Amino acid sequence: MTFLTVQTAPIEGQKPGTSGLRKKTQIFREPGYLENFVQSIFDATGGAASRTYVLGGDGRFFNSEAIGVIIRMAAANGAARLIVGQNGILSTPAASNLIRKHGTDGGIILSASHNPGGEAGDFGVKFNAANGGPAPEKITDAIHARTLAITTYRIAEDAAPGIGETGRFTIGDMQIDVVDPVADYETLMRELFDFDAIANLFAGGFRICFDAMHAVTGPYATRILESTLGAAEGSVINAVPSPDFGGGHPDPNPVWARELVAIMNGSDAPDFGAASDGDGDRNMIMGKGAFVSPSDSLALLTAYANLAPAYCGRLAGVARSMPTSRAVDLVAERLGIPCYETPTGWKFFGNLMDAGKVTLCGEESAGTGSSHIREKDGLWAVLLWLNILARDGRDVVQLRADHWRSFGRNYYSRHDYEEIPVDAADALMTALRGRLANLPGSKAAGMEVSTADDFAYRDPIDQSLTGAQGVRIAFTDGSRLVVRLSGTGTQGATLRVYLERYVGRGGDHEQDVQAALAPVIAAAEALTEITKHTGRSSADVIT
Ligand code: G16
Repeated sequence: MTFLTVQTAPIEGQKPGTSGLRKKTQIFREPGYLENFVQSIFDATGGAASRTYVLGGDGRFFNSEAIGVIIRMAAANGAARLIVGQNGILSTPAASNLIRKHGTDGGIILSASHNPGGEAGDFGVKFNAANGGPAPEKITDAIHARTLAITTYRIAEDAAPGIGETGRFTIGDMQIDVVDPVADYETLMRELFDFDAIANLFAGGFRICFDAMHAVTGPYATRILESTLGAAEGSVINAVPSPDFGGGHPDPNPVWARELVAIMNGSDAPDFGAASDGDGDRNMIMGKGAFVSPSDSLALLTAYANLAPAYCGRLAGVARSMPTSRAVDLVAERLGIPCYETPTGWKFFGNLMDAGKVTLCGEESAGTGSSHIREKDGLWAVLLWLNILARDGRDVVQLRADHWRSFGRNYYSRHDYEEIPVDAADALMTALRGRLANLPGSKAAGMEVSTADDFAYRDPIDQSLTGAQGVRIAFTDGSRLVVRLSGTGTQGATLRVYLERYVGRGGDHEQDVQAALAPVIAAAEALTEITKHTGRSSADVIT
């Protein structure tokens, strides 16, 4: 076995964003690009010598080649052992579970999540720490700093061994365990949920449609929902992962999961609909003819989690990202448990979960999860919903209506303006930030501003401070507007405008969402001047 030390030079732009480094696939395929970043991960975390890592990805185009390169680099850097998903496949939650279960030093996950894949699509590399969660900012900052100083990377000259079969292999002195991607994950799900109750539900004729969107969750959902729990064959659609996700956009929301939406709005709709994203950490929930917003889903799961064995009497607290609606806050208040507000990015939940302060957490961007791992988990959310429905007896629509009746409804929507010039997006944010101090007491499109700030987060565990996490503007009627730039896009800037309006108990909870939010939408345009800055008169994606 020959190990090479290859001369290289820093490559600009290798700064991890909200969730790892995401770029166009063709950029990742440029000579040295992947190698520089992976070597920087090893160097910035104390070197790979004698270490054990989990390695896998969502199967998108370039997944196999990248896995081969990383295996050769880990061997050349002296790693002791890799745990690799068969054929290089691991969903993000399954990878997080393996890191924790085997006590590894971390893991490298290849995915650009919900971003499209393929030769012209996106690719991504994420480093997860030993707790199974996305590396915190101090580590991603160190990795970035290393990419700017790197001069060499190390790699084995020989090709990596095949990983199409499970089993144990060696390359040099490094051991490689190729594992079934689903088995350990299924074991964990069995420990959390009442599988008998869910199986009885299906045995009684309950029908589900799970749209895997041609992405990594297909094999997981097929095995667990159909083979183990007895959902009818064919309940999982688009179940075979493809390198370009069937040419689609594996983002589980009403815009991109159109096939599921059509099925759930059809005359013969199943009882329950769900979808998951490219790497299996996001989820979308539907009842017959009804979309459950991610923010509402988090609130409902919190309210009924006691019906699942793992969570009964065990909710220490909950957390949501700042732009997520405040529906869960109301549930936490009634349950008498704390509710934490964190910046966007799953990495910010890790410290709270490690410290035992938070059991459930979620985000408006279709992520929900718990302290069973340190990533959000799409199929977990589906199974918790099924567990609740099986034990409660009501259907999704009834459960949600009763919830709104009891807590009031937080009408919520996100408007995304994609691929806008970075300069225009920065100018908009700078202008908005410049006005914040003068906004309280003023009116925008008839709405009076009560408070306005740029969200900064002091981590309650390690006291680290993260600033400039998005502008929050609250109105005197309880509505709220949040404006921030996405940290996961790969082309230009994506402006996200989050709109929320609370209608309390006894109010009309069955309005059209955009109509209910119309006053906040008008105030958003008045305050941000999106059209003036970007030339856009409407959002590209409304969810
Ligand atoms: C990632 C992060 C999430 C975040 C989402 C959107 O999700 O893990 O915490 O909410 O991106 O981030 P942004 O608004 O900055 O684009 P995923 O599923 O893409 O890994």
